[in-house]
Amino acid sequence: MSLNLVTAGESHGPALVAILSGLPAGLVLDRDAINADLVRRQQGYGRSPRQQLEQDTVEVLAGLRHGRTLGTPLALVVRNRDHKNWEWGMSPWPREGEPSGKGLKPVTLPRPGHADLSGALKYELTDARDALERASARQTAVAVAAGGVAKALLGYIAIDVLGRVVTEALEERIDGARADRDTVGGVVEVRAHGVPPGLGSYASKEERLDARLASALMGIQAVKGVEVGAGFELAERRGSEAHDEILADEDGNLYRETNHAGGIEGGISNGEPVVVRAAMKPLPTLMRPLRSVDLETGEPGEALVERSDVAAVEALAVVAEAAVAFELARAAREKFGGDALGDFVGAWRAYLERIPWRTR
Ligand code: EPS
Repeated sequence: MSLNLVTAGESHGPALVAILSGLPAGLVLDRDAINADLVRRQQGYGRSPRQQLEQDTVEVLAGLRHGRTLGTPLALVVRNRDHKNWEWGMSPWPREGEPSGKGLKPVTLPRPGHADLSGALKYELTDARDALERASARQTAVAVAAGGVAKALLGYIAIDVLGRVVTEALEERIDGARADRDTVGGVVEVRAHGVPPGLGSYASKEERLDARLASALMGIQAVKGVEVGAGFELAERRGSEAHDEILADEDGNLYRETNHAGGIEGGISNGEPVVVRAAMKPLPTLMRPLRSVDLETGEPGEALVERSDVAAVEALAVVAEAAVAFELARAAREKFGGDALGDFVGAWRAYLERIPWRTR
């Protein structure tokens, strides 16, 4: 049994949608807890005025009855309030009676660093808005809602996941960039406590927990680097300083005093906290635009300027937390299975009783 997530939705379209399959029946979902994560994602220093328009809340269209999952696909929706300002330009169907030429001007001056050019070339677009709308990080709103569901499931097996910014002097950097009409990125860290040994596998590269977490983090908009545990720093150390010695307590349970591996060895969780970091590039929409080329005329020009964030690093901490929670929940579903929540939790408990490891 594995957990799957599909999302859809454009930044200024009517809504963002997610379908999660592979959840056990009987999981209690707390709407307020999920909405609290949506609020956390919207906050943070340096966000765009868009965040004052949006008041993200989750709606459930299927898979939940009286607050408990049915074991069937769970359908989540987060509406875009800003859509009402883009209704004509983002309408899914041509609207009868609208005068031609009304609506949004095509985007033909791609922003370096955004998906405008690569998307336009790939999909042979004449209006880069057809690329940027889906590529936008707005999509992360519904991913955070899905992560909230994953966190609820992980809560039943005592796993706690938390993301935070580790970049120093972020507010000062944002103030400086705003004054210069520029943007900044930063680094976030996600730590998961209570992860039991045995999630993920070295059997194939697709099953490795570290590879899956790296893919999930790299799949977030604007992430350009990922590390697990001491990550890149390990390349500078000797083996004797890089690896985490194995110790046993008085009951014979195994533990480590260090965690350079970030809780993963051989692509499998080892029972120590899972620690991952993601580096976010500076956002590509610049109020003092970089050079670009007009895709329609071939003439040099300046890249598109439109409302955007100066930074979204604090949002990334919440989005990365959701991504890690989802991957851990997926790996836990594979390991412990079960149609009903009780089967899943029972399998986890029985496994922990068999192995020489206790959560500390
Ligand atoms: C984004 C551009 C901005 C951000 C958006 C991501 O959108 P807008 O142009 O509508 O202000 O605000 O992020 C969100 C809307 C959000 O909720 O996180 C982009 O190009 O990725």
